[in-house]
Amino acid sequence: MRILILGGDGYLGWASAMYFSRRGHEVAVVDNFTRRLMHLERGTDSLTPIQTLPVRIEAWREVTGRTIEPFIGDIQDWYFISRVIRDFRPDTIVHYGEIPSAPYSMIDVHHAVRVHENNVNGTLNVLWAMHEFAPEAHLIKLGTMGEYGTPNIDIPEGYFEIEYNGRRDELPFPKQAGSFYHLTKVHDSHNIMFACKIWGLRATDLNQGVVYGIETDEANLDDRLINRFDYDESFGTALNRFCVQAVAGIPLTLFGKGKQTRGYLNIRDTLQCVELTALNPPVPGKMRVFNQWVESFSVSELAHIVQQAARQIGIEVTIAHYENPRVEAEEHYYNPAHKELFDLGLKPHYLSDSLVESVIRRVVQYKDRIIRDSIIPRITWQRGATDQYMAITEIEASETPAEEARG
Ligand code: NAD
Ligand code: USQ
Repeated sequence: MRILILGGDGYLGWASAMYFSRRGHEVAVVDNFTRRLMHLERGTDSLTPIQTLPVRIEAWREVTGRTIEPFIGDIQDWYFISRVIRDFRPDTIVHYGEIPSAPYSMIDVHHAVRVHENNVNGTLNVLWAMHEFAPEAHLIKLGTMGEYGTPNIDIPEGYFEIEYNGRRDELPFPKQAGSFYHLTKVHDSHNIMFACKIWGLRATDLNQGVVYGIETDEANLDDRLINRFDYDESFGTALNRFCVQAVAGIPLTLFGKGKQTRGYLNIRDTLQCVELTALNPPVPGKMRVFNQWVESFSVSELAHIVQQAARQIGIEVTIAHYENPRVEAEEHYYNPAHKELFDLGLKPHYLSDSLVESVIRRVVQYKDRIIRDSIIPRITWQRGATDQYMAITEIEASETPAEEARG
């Protein structure tokens, strides 16, 4: 298969490029290094020392004898992306090439607009380019479970049957996203659905939960292939942040009550899911939706899992409750379906089996690179980025003074 990976220098994109290349597919990647530039802007960095894309590609060639073709440019640039799609002639386009951070999109109007332009306009370009130059290709688009929000009823995979005033229909499930970033994914989903309907395109929207994990079989082949691992306020997910905070001796930053529940999956399962999706394309004309997650946890459960895992290697961890910088339901029902990818053959990995060996030990390995100032939250949903750290409202079980959390 000819596979074009948009966002191929990113966390999931680079891992996917190696994964598909190793399995004999023709792989090309598109990236404009937006993610690396956003780290420069925020004064933050990946904990792991990632190499530049040319070094990664050369290392991959040396280690495996396989090539990954790079196209450097902006997906928002119609002339660039339409030429790449026309010339590479992909069977499958895996679209990771967006800005993935909720807090970054809430910093101020400029960041909200930038994330919208980048994500929504980029995906529109991809849809038009497919229509004009690759109408048979299959678009695998990374959406997010956060598109659905936290309704007080079960969440289906994309569509649900509803009866209203005596008539029945199958409709897209309502979306109630929790940040301007998550909203870009909602807008993308609507645009993809419409493009499938009017042009007969073939697309799968993967509503993915929170991904964790540093290691994949391919990245483990050589140090130069290592993947990024972010833990800062903008780009680090709660789980990544808790692992770094544990190693750095900073009380874990649990927002509010900590009952916010989300779906999680190991990066190895993202790779499996995307492969299963690529090998089983949908019929043209209707956007297919899969919910892509394995286990669900509340953030409080995550904090306690990290606390216990760290204890196994002799690290004592304190958990702190912070004033919640986000506007979100802190206690809610959460029961999203996730059957389709399991039916296609997903063999899941579980957090408890991999946290110490493949995450926390790696964090310990690179602990000298931790930038402490990037950890305590300052971006709020109400006031955007501020100079003030969020306040600790409660320490769960430790004598660690609040001042230590503030660096
Ligand atoms: P990432 O930031 O590491 O990767 C995205 C890549 O796309 C980056 O390398 C970036 O430079 C590139 N990019 C962004 N805009 C671009 C543009 N206009 N032109 C060219 N390249 C561009 O993010 P990730 O964690 O790998 O996430 C990939 C996708 O999966 C995102 O769409 C994200 O929203 C989605 N997702 C991620 C997670 C997760 O936990 N990582 C969970 C659910 C959904
Ligand atoms: N949280 C804390 N402490 C922290 C950071 C976050 O308690 O230090 C809480 C947040 O308030 C939230 C929950 O943890 O309730 C999840 O936040 P997160 O930052 O781990 O994840 P989120 O913002 O939802 O975004 C991440 C990825 C995004 C992806 C999304 C999948 O960054 O790209 O789309 O997970 S999902 O959550 O299913 O929408």
